[in-house]
Amino acid sequence: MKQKVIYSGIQPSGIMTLGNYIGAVNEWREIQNEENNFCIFEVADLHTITVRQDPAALRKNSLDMLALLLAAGIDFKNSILYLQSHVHEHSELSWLLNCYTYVGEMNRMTQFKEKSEKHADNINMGLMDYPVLMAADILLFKTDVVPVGIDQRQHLEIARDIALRFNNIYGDTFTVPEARVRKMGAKIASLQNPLAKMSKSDPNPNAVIGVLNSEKEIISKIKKAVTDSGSEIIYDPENKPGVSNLLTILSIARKQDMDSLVKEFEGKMYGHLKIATAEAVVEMLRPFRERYEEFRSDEWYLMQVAKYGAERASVIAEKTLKEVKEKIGFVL
Ligand code: AQP
Repeated sequence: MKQKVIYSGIQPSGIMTLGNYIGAVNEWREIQNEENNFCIFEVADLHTITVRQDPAALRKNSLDMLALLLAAGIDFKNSILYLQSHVHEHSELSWLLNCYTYVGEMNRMTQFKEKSEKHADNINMGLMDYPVLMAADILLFKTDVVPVGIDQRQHLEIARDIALRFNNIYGDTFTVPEARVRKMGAKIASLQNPLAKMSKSDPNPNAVIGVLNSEKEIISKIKKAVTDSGSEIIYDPENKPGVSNLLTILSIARKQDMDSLVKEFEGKMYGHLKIATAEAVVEMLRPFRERYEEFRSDEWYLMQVAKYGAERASVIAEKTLKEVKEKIGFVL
């Protein structure tokens, strides 16, 4: 049976949040262990500069993210793990795909609209072009499946449209990728606004749990989480988004199904749920944090991992890019 290519990425734009961990990275580890999958994971540093970055911080955050992914159990030998900027074919394919993407399509992207509002002083072309670079990431590896959180669904649709458009003009070239959105945890909400996603760039530190936050910080933030009116603990994301967010986090951290969890909290108060959630998150992250310190302390090792990943990614990327250029009609 043909191996399935799985591709996903994360930006080194700051800390890794509990949302990133639950919605993406934790699942990557599981997918990587499923039979017949070949996984490729990128630290998406080219995407990161769509918002202005301090050079020293970008370098540090990129290595931090690499160490975080290793600590989370990403297997850099069986899967491919690399820094996006080390594989130049991403930028090159992105330019080519730009010529098969319409400005109107990019204008409609929710993330572009949101980020344009948030960074009104720097609405650069890269911000608008973000989905095309993401399409290039995915299509370069002839990806079958892309695990994403709900926030990235629209971008994946565009990647599919671009692939289909190119294939229609030039014949079968790209694999048309499918999204894989997890049933539970695809949108971990902000602890201070349960209607918004938990975001790296949220200015309110109480809204976001960083995976490297101390146990004390995690407990304090979850205790301060905004809950809903009433006192019943039920899973109802529409009417009780705050409580449902905590239940989701608890269910994933404890690997316990939602029905038995809700039963366990029958007749109990929100405070009980908060304490249980905080304890479960602390437990889930403790071994991860310890492993992180080990990986992060050896920068030479991290650079070897990045180099090894980029070399293997480049072999595939180069082949696809050559095929695309040939089809377009460039003299090779
Ligand atoms: N809150 C979330 N719940 C579930 N999944 C999430 N993801 C992000 N936030 C949540 C998923 O994590 C992966 C990596 O995403 P990213 O690097 O684009 O990170 P981000 O935190 O979403 O970065 P942003 O959007 O640049 O940060 P903000 O919003 O702070 O400006 C993706 O699979 C994503 O779906």
